Amino acid sequence: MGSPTRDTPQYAKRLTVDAFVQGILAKDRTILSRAITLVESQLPSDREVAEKLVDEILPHTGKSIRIGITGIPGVGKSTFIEAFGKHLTSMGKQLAVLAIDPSSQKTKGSILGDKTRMNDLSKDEKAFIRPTSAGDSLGGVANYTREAILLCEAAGFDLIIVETVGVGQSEAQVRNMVDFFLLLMLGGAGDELQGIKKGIMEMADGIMITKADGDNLKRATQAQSDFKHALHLFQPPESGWIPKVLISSAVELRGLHETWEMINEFRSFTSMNGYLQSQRDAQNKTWFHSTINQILRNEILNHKSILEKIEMMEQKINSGEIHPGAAARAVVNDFLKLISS
Ligand SMILES: Nc1nc2c(ncn2[C@@H]2O[C@H](COP(=O)(O)OP(=O)(O)O)[C@@H](O)[C@H]2O)c(=O)[nH]1
Ligand SMILES: [Mg+2]
Repeated sequence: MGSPTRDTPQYAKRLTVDAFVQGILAKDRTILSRAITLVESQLPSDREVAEKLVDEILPHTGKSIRIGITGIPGVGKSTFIEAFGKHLTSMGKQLAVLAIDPSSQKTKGSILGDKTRMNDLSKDEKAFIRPTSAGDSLGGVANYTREAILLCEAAGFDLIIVETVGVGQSEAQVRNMVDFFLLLMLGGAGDELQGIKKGIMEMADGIMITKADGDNLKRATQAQSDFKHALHLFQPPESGWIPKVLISSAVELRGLHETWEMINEFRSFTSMNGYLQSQRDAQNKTWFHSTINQILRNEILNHKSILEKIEMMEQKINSGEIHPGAAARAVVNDFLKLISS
C-alpha cells in the first residue's frame, strides 16, 4: 500500500479519519506518526478529527502493557529504555516509546537530546520511537499522550513505554496513564539529592538503581538493599503488589531480563486480582472528568469579554476587593449569562 510520503502532494493534506484508521491498523509507521501529530494539535478542527479517530480505534486498544519510566535528568532513563528495548525486540516483542523531550521546552537544544532520540533502537524495525514535546499547554504532559498510547496499541505494539521529563507534576500525570510505573535512581546519592520525594517513591511499582557497573556496582547493590528496607516503611499499595528493587547497567547489560520478568509478574498478579482493569477504569474516569474541565475552560476563555473580566478580577483579588472564590464565581456567572442570551 503506497502511503503518501513527504514528496507526494497528498502529504500536505489531512488524511480522512478512515484513512488514518486503516493505516494504523495496517501498522503503517508513517501514518501512525502523523496520527500522533494530529492528536497533539491544539487546533479545534484537528481536535475534532482526532477525537473521531481515537473513538474509531478504541476497540483495537488495551492489549499492551503500558509502562511509565521516571527519574531525574541524567539518571539514565533514555539509555536504559534503549538497552531494555533492544532486549525486548530480540525476544520478538514490538515496542513503542513515547519519549517526552524536554529539549523542546525552555532548554532549547538540550544536551539530553541525543539520548532521547535512541539512535540504535530507532533503527530497529520492531521498535517505534516518538519524541513528543513536553507541551506548553496548561496540562503539561496532556491528554494527547494518553491518545498517543491508544494509537500505538491499535497499531499492535506489545509494550508502550512513556519516558517522563522528570519534573514536578508530569510524574503524577504519567503515573495516571500507565499500568506499571518504574522509578530510576542512582546508588550512593541521597534521596534528597536526587530530588525524589517520598510521594514519587510511593507511586512506583518498581525501583531501578541504574549505572550498576564498574566501581559503581557495589554502591548500587548497597542502595538496592537500602531501598528494599525503606519500602517496608511505606503503606502497602492498593494493588497488593509489593514493589521490587532491581539494579541495571546499560553498559554491562545488567538487569534487563529481570525487568521484563518483573513486569510480566506484575501483569499476571494484577490481572488475577483485578487491579489491572480497575486501575485502567479509574484512569479513564479521571481522564473523562479532566477533559470536561478542560473543554469547559476552553469554552469560557473563548470569549473576549470573559478574558477582560478575568483580568479585572485578578486586579481586584490583588487589591483585596474580592476573594478568589467569589471572583471565579462572578466569571462563571458572566459566562452563563452570555451563553443563555
Ligand atoms: N556507566 C553507565 N552510564 C550510564 C548508564 N546509563 C546511562 N549512562 C550515562 O548517563 C548519562 C545520562 O543518560 P540518559 O539516558 O540521557 O539519562 P536521562 O536524562 O535519564 O534520559 C549519559 O551520559 C549516559 O551515557 C549505565 O548503565 N552505566
Ligand atoms: Mg532522557
